[in-house]
Amino acid sequence: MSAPELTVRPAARRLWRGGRLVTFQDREGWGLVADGAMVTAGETLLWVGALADLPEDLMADLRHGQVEEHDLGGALVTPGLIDAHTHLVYGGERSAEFELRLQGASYEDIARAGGGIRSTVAATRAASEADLLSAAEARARALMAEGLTTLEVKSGYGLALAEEAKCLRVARRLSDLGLTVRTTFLGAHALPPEFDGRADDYVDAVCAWMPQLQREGLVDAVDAFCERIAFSPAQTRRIFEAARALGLPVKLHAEQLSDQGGAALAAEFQALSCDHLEYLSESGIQAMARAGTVAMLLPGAFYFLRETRLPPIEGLRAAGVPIALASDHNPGSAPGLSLLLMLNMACTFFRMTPEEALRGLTVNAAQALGLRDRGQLVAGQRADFCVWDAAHPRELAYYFGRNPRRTTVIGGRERG
Ligand code: DI6
Ligand code: FE
Repeated sequence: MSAPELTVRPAARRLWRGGRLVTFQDREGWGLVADGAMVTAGETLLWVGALADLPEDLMADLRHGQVEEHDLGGALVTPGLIDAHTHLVYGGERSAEFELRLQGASYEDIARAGGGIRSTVAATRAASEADLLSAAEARARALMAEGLTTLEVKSGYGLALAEEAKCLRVARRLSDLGLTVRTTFLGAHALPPEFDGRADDYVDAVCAWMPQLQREGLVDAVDAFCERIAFSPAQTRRIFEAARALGLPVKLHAEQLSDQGGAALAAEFQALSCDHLEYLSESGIQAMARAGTVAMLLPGAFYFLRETRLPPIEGLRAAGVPIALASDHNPGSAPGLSLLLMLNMACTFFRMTPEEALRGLTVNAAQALGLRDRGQLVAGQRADFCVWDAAHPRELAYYFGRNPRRTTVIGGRERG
């Protein structure tokens, strides 16, 4: 008897021609390719460049009909958008709190009075896994409508082992939509009511839950909220030590409402990113630069909390700290679901350039998740890209309330 025949089927190849590509292939500049073409093989970009430079072997395969062709019709193509900081899984909403803030109450006043994150914790605990999933799916779809291809989701509204696990499972299920999902355990988001007055005991509990959540495959990274109304630097350090013992990367909600020295602490643990950063100090910037930590700016929260203190953009630029952007979608400080609006806000509020802003949702956002296989249009990366009705990429940051997306391709497949 002969051995069973091994059929190694090569991944289907596709040529995407007639695009104007924003590759971000170099450290600076858009990396524009005017009459651009991309060849994908399965989920991967096999070749990217000007159509005129397409290698002869690929041309030959094309002539022999071995490569499927797609005409992009002169549209703009960017790497797929990456939302690397969201709190997408939660129950309820907080519009009543929005009204209170409009009447003069501050975000911190409301949190201290037992509202804020705690009210969402109550609504999240009361919600079934199925209800949380359908609400989170609707939010993820809204982000996908504007070109989302990779999504980070934090827990932090369960604040008990079973409840955090429930939320992280829901987050994982969002990958059924075709996205890549990264989950972050944010047990140290707020003190749950059953631990009132016992913050250190709660931190012990969070550290103790971590190994089990990791074993269940629910944790890609660990985050904490280091703030006057949340956890101290000393408590944050204990969370980070527990994460490090498990080999989990960390990130931090740092310097959002006050300077706690959180960024320097996170940098000590080689944090992937420090997020918010309105109150970041020069020494915090230097510590982040040394550690290679990404500065994750969140213009939606800045806007919605009517923050007036700007993150130190000039200092971050001068120190060469990569800047990323994200929606920070959450029911308290950033209920928006538009990444394109984040581009516009980063430019208008933070005076970032449109190029810096789009890098912030692509190449630098990938770095903030520790993902090296996406964020640029270069050979070897994942075939995650967006096709837009725009003549120049700066238009993506210029318009707001207008969605020029034509199609999204995730892992080489068109996804709406
Ligand atoms: N900072 C924020 O802006 C969000 N979480 C955090 O640590 C707000 C979360 C909420 O208010 O529900
Ligand atoms: Fe956040």
